[in-house]
Amino acid sequence: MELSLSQFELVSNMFSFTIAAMGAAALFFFFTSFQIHPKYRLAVLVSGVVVALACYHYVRIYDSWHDAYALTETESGVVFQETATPFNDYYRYADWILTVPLLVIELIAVMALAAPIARSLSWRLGGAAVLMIILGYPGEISSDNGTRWLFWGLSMLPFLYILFVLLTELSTSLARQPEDVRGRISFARYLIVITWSFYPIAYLAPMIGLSGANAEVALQVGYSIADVLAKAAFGLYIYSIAATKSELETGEALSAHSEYAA
Ligand SMILES: *C/C=C(C)/C=C/C=C(C)/C=C/C1=C(C)CCCC1(C)C
Repeated sequence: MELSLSQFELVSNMFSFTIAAMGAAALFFFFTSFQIHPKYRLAVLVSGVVVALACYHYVRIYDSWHDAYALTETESGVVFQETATPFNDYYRYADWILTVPLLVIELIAVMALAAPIARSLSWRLGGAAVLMIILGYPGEISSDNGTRWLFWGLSMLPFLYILFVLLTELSTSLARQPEDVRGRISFARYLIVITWSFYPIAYLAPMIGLSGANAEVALQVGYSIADVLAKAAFGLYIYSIAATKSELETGEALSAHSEYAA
């Protein structure tokens, strides 16, 4: 495969931007977590861990991209040609297997549900997330479309289970959330549904006949945007819920104190 200068640079710049966005988000979540009420702090700390892991993996992805193509002079001009080192998809899957279960744990942690419910949801949703990524990998590294379809189908089962739990079971718990944040927590679920849906659709690209340089560039740029939205933007959203809940706790503590004084 051959990439034009601008195709190669577009992907390279996108990876670079993602490293910066994830790194900045990690600093923000770690430092601001100290201002969050201890009850909700875990949610913000986990957001920090997710973007820190992604920042590291994007550094490796950036390097792998630069190792996989080399500037070459041809008769038609200067292009980027594939080297003997293939671009490494493993970094993405290594990242997902760690960060995807943590993302569902962020949402559960910020809801601060009763311990048995939180534990059950974390195990089931986190477990399904790990299973989804493991089942996707054999298809990802296969160039046989039959194998890709098989593992796409298998991986879709835990994916649909996650969406089902988020949209049905979690609604019951939603009713018990403070009114000020109920709408935002509900929207956080849709944010997961919307941003996560990008991945199984992008996976289909080679199976529906998309190939070559344009498909590769679209896929890498698409994954980067989806990752920034699903990790950094989602984390900010979780942070805003945690911050509002912290204010509510402080407000309650203050009014309890003034009643006592009176
Ligand atoms: C930060 C990274 C995130 C949120 C990644 C999410 C990835 C998925 C939801 C991937 C799902 C897949 C399927 C449902 C089927 C095909 C294989 C996968 C792994 C791409």
